[in-house]
Amino acid sequence: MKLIMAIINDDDAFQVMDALNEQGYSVTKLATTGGFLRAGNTTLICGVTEERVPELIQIIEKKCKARKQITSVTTPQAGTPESYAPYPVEVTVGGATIFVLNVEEFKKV
Ligand code: 2BA
Repeated sequence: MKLIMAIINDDDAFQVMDALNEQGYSVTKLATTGGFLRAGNTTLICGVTEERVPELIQIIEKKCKARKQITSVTTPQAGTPESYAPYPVEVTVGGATIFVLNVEEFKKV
């Protein structure tokens, strides 16, 4: 048994969950926040048998698109180190960041 944790864009979340449900996967959606952009994203957790992991990753890959986002970074200004100037930086976010974890035990009681 494996536990998949997939961090994806909020905009892709419902499409991914629909596709997973259609294929019989149980999935839990968590509202999460990225530590770098400090913006909302979605983390899906899904417990599956090891054989199904490649199919699950394929579904996530198909439905999640990479996006460019602008964020601002602040650096000290030359001559006045006490003042900070924000400047925009473009980062590519996603499609999906996926962790595959071993599950020691899985029980429904
Ligand atoms: P955020 O932390 O908000 O990061 C958004 C995007 O900003 C990242 O996209 C990456 O392109 C960029 N980025 C992140 N940290 C950076 C840094 N220290 N310097 C420069 N650029 C940086 P993704 O890599 O696609 O990650 C999307 C989201 O997935 C992340 O949102 C975070 O919530 C999660 N994530 C990614 N890698 C992770 C990891 N190793 N552990 C835990 N969460 C992770």
